[in-house]
Amino acid sequence: MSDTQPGLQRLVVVSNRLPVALKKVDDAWAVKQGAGGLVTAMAPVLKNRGGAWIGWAGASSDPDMDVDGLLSDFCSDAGYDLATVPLTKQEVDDYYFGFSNEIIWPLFHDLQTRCRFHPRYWRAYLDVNFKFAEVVARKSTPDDYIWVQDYHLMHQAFFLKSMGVKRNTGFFLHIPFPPPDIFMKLPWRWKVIQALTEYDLVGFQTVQDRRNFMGCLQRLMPEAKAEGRGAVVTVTVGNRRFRLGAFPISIDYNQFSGLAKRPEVAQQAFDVKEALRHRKIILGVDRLDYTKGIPERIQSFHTLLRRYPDMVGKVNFIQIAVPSREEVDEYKELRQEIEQLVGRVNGEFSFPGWVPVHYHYRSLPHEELVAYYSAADIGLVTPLRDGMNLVAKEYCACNNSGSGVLVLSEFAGAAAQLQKHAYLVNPYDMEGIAKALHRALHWGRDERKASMLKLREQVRKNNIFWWVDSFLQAGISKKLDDFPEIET
Ligand code: ADQ
Repeated sequence: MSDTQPGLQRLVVVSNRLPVALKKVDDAWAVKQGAGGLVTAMAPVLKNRGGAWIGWAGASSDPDMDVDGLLSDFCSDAGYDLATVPLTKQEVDDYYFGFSNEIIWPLFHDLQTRCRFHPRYWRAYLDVNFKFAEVVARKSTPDDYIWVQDYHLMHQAFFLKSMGVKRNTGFFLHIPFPPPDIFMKLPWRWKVIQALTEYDLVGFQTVQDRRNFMGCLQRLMPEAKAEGRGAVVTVTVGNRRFRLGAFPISIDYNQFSGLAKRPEVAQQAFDVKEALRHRKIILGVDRLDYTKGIPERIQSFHTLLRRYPDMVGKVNFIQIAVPSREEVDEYKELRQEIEQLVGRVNGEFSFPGWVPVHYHYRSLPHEELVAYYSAADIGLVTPLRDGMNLVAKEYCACNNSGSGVLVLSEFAGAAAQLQKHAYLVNPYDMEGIAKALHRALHWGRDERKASMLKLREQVRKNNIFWWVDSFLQAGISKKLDDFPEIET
């Protein structure tokens, strides 16, 4: 920890998963480094301030596993500590697959008919949150800043307080916060809202999410009042005062843009175009999840080919889906549905030398993903609902030529920042998406360049490092007077 800057408050990040994964390779456990944007942004901050990352290592407890030994080498290289919260298989089933993924995930994405409100899940969620809070209490000091990530761990501040442990705490929700009519369906709504009021700062992706939260809070606790304008406001409920803010998450722009410029990646992008005989490319990239609107997107492309015969043989749709929650039946069914839809479009339209839909069901190496982004004429990002959607931003960052068009769902959090220069669509309106695609494919070069330049500028300025700084500033500083406006 010799790189730690003296005088800076130490940071303790708490998330469901650690930024590393423990994997069994040939009967032996090994540590694998995570690669997401959050890790990229947090790692230098943790190294600079010193601190720890607390989370589940991604494997259920195994008596043979020397977790501490496995992680110690990683920690000395990374410059910050890792602390694991071991979970049993039953806990993973009920707290993670159950409460988090069968209740909060669908409900907060406005898909309440998919929720299974089992009381057992709720009890497991509370037990696991208590377990996490015990580790946080043990691994932190009163001078540390505790930054909790996402919907799995909404009760950290509540349990820390109930243990008499005083800490400055912040919470960031990566998914949307639903409006009152939807949130009220949660059987434990009051306890969840109350737990969130125990944080010193609660951050959302968009101002709309923050307003939804405030609406729910005032429905359940009518005395709650918000003061202030701009991205961060102060809320009073009884004798509690805390902050609410909108902090749109982003990506490491320079990393994506720089990678797309590398000769070997540019060559891969060229190879993709050449393999498709330089036809126009429409690209979708998602975790395979029912919130991402993949079946509707394939049907929209199908509509494009049916409605506009001039498009037949002229355009390809590439859908790249990274496997996700594969052991869950709903995700298996979704995969089958997508495969059937791809088969239907290709069956109806293919001819020798042209297959309209190319579907990849696998995680791609970073370089390959960037090559696809740079090759695509249209980035088609149509989630039914999304907290932010980083794919939209990654597509823009990789589009160094400025010739691409972003067609974006109005229900992605990213639309709040990118709406002026993206082509916004309703992901449920397949005719509308087909029309938007047809128009976007006919946009002039100058028009495309002007829009893409603005999109790239927005993502470049408000990048992942800006996101970390703005959250920490709102969480750690005493005054909000000089807090920068969030551009939306
Ligand atoms: P996710 O729902 O996972 O994140 P998203 O923001 O789009 O959604 O991030 C997906 C990530 O996976 C992207 O970084 C993308 O590059 C990567 N990815 C997708 N397909 C891939 C493939 N085939 N191979 C390799 N990588 C692939 C949640 C919320 C979002 C929010 C983020 C961050 O649901 O709304 O934007 O957290 O807060």
